[in-house]
Amino acid sequence: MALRKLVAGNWKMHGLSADLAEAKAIAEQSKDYPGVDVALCVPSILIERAARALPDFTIGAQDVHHAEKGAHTGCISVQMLHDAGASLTIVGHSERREAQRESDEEVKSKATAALSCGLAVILCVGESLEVRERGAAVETVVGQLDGSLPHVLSSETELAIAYEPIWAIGTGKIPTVDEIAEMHSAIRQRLRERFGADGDQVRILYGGSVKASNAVEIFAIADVDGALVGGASLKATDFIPIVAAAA
Ligand code: G2H
Repeated sequence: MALRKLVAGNWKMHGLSADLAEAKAIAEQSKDYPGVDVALCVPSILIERAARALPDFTIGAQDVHHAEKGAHTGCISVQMLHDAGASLTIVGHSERREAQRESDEEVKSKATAALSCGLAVILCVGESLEVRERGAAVETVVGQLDGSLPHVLSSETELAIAYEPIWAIGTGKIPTVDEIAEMHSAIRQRLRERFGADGDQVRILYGGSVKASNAVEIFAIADVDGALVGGASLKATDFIPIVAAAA
């Protein structure tokens, strides 16, 4: 049975107070699509204001530290995110895996900490262009999953996977329908192997240059249960047509 779709925006390092007007517009216009789950992962400094302004809308973070508290200058814990009003977090985005050299093990710790404290998780995986070109994309992504999936699913909250080929992020290039289908099917298979029938309930999102003009085609692919959207999530006029395509 098809899962309800999740369309999550990832604002990355974009957004000042004034941009909360766009978040409000997105939250308001999303109500026209009650069959789709919609969320915005905003910069951490905006989470509290966004959550206060939009109490019925899902506000997420873009990263979290695995520890409950301690000497981790500049880091933010799961409890802090909860306290600020976030109900989900992205972990393992390729921009962090690359720039902050986050390992699979670290991503697993973050996902485990978040899920165990009731914060939903979007766990990102994806291959580089070099890996894709040498034909190792599926084994690389499945290997990332093996290294970064938590040991158990939470009964309290949700884990979703975002497949984001690095070469498609912010470039306007996307994989072919067959390439997306092959990867999502491989991810689904691994989720079943790891979690049994519960693996069928884990949503698999596609991310990387999703926009209104390609969303219908992407959402029609088997095992694509939504999208993680970067650039096209900053403005309601770009984002809402993607939500509509998922409806
Ligand atoms: C991939 C995606 C959002 P964009 O990073 O996570 O960004 O849609 O801009 O390619």
